[in-house]
Amino acid sequence: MAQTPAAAPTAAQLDAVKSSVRKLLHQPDYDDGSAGPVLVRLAWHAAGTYCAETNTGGSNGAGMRYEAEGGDPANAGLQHARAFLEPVKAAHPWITYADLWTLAAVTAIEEMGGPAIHWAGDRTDFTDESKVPPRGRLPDGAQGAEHLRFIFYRMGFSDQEIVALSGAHNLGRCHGDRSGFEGKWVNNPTRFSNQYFKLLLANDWKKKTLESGVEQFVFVDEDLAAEGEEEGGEKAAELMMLPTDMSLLSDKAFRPWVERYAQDKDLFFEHFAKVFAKLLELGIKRDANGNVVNEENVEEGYKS
Ligand code: CCH
Repeated sequence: MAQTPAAAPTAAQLDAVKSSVRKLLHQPDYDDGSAGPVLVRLAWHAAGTYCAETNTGGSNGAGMRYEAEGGDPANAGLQHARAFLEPVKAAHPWITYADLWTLAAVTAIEEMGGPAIHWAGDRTDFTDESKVPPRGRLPDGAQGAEHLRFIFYRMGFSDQEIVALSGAHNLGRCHGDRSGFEGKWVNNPTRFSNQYFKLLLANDWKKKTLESGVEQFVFVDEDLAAEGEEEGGEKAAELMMLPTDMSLLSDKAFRPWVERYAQDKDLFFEHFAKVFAKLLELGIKRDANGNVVNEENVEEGYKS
């Protein structure tokens, strides 16, 4: 049964949501003190299921609320991101989850010092599991360049865009109980920058096999290790890279972009803003006024 669509939100309503998101970012007891990184990963995993050929998946629908998608091992840990946003949804019930998750990510990136990213709303929420994309569409960090191309070409991204998107690993960390990998890519993982690319190039990354058998690459910052020992800990000095991150260095077409982004933060910010906006729009058809025209879900959206 079609419901009467609600009116399109005003700029003031959207600003109010963004303001609520900004307020929840500071989470002293969570990870590195910020909800920002996991919110960025939530939006990326919501959108990164897109398949251009079948025009399925993507950030429309917020399918991760359902077990079929939310319970995918690739999405382990993202329940924390969704839980952080529940009070925002409760305070602004007019916004769809699909819009909230994507808006939260661009708000968090900007608040963490990253670029302003174009965002458009009007996404709708699925009302059952039937349109949830199949599992297995998200990348596997244990693999290499060929796998990255297989995954990201499916969404319609180029080699340059793959490298720019990978720069999101300036943020956050890996959790052994979520992905099996452990640690953070940069020393300040709640500040958006091009540090990830600089570290990739500058350091001598060594393969390390974790107790679980998972292989990743690590670098021990000796200066930080010395400081850490004084403070009774040494873990803080160890930074990590996934095998997929390392493939950006070894692949002939990816590497020149790693070098350019390491040298030119403004270029990285410009390209990241563009490609992240593209990611969030995958599978979303809009009319000339910017309203979504994905007819199958329109009954749950708002209409202007
Ligand atoms: Fe990522 N990412 N990501 N990633 N990712 C992980 C964490 C984050 C891969 C694997 C992993 C992107 C691309 C890739 C973030 C944003 C993006 C983790 C650790 C793995 C594994 C998860 C855990 O244990 O909690 C692979 C493979 C790819 C292939 O390209 C892209 C694209 C983006 C966004 C544009 C962010 C942010 C995190 C940190 C999450 C957190 O909880 O701190």
